[in-house]
Amino acid sequence: MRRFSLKSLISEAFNAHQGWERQWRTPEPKAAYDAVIVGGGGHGLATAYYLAKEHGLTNIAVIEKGWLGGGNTGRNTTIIRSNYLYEESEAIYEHAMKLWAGLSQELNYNVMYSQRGVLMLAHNSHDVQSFKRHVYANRLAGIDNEWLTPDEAKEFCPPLNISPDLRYPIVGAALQRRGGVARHDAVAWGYARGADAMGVDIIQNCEVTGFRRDAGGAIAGVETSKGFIATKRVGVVAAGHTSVVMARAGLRMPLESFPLQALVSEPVKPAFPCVVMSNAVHAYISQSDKGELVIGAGTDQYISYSQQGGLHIPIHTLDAICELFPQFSRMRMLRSWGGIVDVTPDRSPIIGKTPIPGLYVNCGWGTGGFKATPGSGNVFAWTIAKGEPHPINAPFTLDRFRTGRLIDEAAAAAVAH
Ligand code: FAD
Ligand code: PYC
Repeated sequence: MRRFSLKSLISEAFNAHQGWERQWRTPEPKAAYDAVIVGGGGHGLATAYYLAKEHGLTNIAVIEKGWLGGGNTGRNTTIIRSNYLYEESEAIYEHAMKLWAGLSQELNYNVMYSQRGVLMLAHNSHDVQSFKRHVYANRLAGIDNEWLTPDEAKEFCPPLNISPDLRYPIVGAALQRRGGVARHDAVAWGYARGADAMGVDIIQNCEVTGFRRDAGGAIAGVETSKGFIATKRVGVVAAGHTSVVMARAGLRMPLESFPLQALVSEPVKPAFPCVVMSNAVHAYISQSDKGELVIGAGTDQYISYSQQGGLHIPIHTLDAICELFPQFSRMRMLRSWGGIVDVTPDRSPIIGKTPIPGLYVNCGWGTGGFKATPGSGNVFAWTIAKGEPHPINAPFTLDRFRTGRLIDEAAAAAVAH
């Protein structure tokens, strides 16, 4: 695969960019693989990439029922941060943050990672107590997070309205300066290109419809819309449809699936320097490199597999955005969409083995898994390759909903649900 470099970009600029080859192949599935990953989102593709790169497993396939990144990976608002409360979560999100820092170089693909700072607004004394607890916990763990007064928050984000007359006045904010955003589909494409170059088969428009087990009950392969594929190891990374896929293996998952909606404005010149989130008023916002304001909402209240969601949800979010940033009140919205997020009872992911030998699952990232993509793929690949959890994902077992060793990140999830 030809590398992206200053030299190759300049030479292609003089060639009307006609010389670039396809970034990954479109193979037909083989009869058998050493491992199959179900789901071609960022997490599934990253898993395949690290399986090949770090564990030498190249006879593997990623099976995607639609197109790469067409799930939540290509629908999210790309906020990246690691300011979670518990040590288990801090470890996995920090692992991801460290991988984000070198990801464009690692993949030779520009994922446009931008550490512009994530500001989380506090509107009442409960928010203040909760966010300060996160600030202290993060700092103890060596993770940057700081408490700002309303004036300091405005200095960091000049468009912010800190008038005390607001319906939900801003009484302070937590700032993670290393937090930021990246280009979501570039993450999927970069991992796909890297995995393909090492021999991984990426098979799109192919749905996994069932599982075959051997006489001992272990995984023997997957049934797909393109036929049966034999394999002894399957990793399911299907986000909002994980319950549906796992039910085909006879497993009931502790997950609920909700629509989560987002929208973008018409593009404007650079006007917004950072990322701002407010859980209390159900809104978060940043500005993309194209100039669009990228705005997201809280989850719809009802479980559903409809990617449409209720119109009142983004309207409520836009009310909040206009109150927080009055300068945006005459902007027009270009398009809105939804994704189906997979929410666990403790708002933390599930990464590891299942009761079925050979079947692994990585899910439950809910409203907040984009930021974890490199770290999640990295430790899930280890788990599948070695048949045992990486120390970082060891606490995120399916079993915790039986033992009660929960990791309650409801407050750090930062999106109302
Ligand atoms: P997906 O990208 O959804 O990939 C799963 C894939 O599995 C899909 O492509 C699907 O087609 C495929 N699949 C399903 N069933 C089958 C089958 N039977 N056979 C084959 N393939 C199948 N997170 C953040 O960290 N920051 C944010 O700012 C943020 N904002 C969000 C905003 C919105 C509107 C949404 C919807 C989500 C947001 N998230 C955010 C969450 C984040 O998008 C997800 O947690 C993350 O992208 C999940 O990645 P994934 O690869 O696991 O899932
Ligand atoms: O987890 O940071 C997050 C997030 C922001 C928007 C949706 N999820």
